[in-house]
Amino acid sequence: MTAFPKGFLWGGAVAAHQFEGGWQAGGKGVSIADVMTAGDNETKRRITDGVQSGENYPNHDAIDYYHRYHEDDQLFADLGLNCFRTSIAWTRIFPNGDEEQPNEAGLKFYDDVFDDLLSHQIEPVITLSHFEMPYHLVKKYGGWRSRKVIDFFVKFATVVFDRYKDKVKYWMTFNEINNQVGMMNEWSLFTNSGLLIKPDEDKEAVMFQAAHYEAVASALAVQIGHRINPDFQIGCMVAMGPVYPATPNPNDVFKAERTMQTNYYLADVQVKGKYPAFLDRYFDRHAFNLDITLEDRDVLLAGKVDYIGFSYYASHVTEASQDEPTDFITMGHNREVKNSTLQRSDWGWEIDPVGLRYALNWFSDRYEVPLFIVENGFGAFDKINQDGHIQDDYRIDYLRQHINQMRLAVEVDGVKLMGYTPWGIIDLVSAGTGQMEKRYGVIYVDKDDQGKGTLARSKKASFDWFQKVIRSNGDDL
Ligand code: BGP
Repeated sequence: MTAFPKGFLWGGAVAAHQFEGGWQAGGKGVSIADVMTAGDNETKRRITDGVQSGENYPNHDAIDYYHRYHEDDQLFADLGLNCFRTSIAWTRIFPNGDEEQPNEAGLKFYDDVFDDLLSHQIEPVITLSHFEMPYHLVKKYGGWRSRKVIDFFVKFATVVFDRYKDKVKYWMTFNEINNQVGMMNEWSLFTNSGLLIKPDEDKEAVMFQAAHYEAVASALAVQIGHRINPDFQIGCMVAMGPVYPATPNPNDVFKAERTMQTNYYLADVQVKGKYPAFLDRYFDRHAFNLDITLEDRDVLLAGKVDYIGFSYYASHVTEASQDEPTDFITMGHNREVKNSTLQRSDWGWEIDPVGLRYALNWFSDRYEVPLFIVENGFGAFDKINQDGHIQDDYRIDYLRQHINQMRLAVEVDGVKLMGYTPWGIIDLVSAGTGQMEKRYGVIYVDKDDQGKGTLARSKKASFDWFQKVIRSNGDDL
């Protein structure tokens, strides 16, 4: 007997901008991902003012799924996937974001892709916005700092819900909407909300405002989606990294709890339809001057999501200090501590399979809605053996241990889990570094950090292993 229910969704996850390429094909406009250069392990990606000649923009060509989807979908079918998570590049549908009419060539592209996936019995799982805002909306409206962008997003969502209502059932509104919360670095604010912060601005106020407009846009989209097709399952998507206290000192324990409340306040807004009490109080105590109307609060309550999609890669540890307020925890106040009990990836990400069970239980207790693990995986350098094969046992180990914890959460803890789509099932451009060599895939793509390679696809050892896992519905790990 297998722990996972019949119809459990076994898939793989990617995002349009990290794998499609074809950045100007079929009338596509420039997105925020298109104006970011590659960085390296230490340096975050550079945000340029538009596309500048001579720069290295890794998302422009990515791994060229745009021209190879037929071949790639066949590989996903061979792997045994019954679902596939990707995003719709907003700029294929509305190249500038504020046009009256959508771009038919862009709509047609996703018709073809979804038809191809469905012909293999692979259900598309679609994120509406995965770090892919049209760059024009940044230049003209300041990204999500403008209430006008709600209308543009809602129009985009309405057009694609309507067009694909018979092809796509599972949707998510914004990828890792909470990345911007508390991190307060340039990259996270730009990728999530298209925000470019001026030196004299209160970053926190700008972030709260932008995140609020996104939450309202998400709630409106949920309502419209359900009207278009009542069978739609529309989720939020948050980045989950449990935060543990460094010691049993109650101050550390409370600090960890407050950091969790901070990091997941947008899940409260999207799942419960309201801001948590501590944050409403925080807004009152600070003169942020936020534009949060009573009508907005009604919209949030009426547009609650059906499920929580989340990414899980690693956990974190925090400690309290005497002089800091136990208030909303922003970057600089998070005091991250190294977890001496865990191993780390080459990029310093803690490997914590039990943290996934913890996360599933935390979400399940707090929100009582179905959960969907829509990203999980091990970014690593892969070595090609002399015979051309990649024996990625480290990736198999990582996935095996995480799936095992996921099994315990379902079987022992009674968590309602819809599915599991490991991140970057096919090697793609890393969001954090813009490079290729941080690989997650069970399918290798011949392309290096310099953009060189044939783009040929090949199966790693993890491909055969994951195929076996899916065939046994998670029994044979
Ligand atoms: C998540 C994003 C993805 C993805 C993944 C891995 O934050 O939703 O887009 O890339 O993390 O991160 P990275 O590519 O930086 O290793």
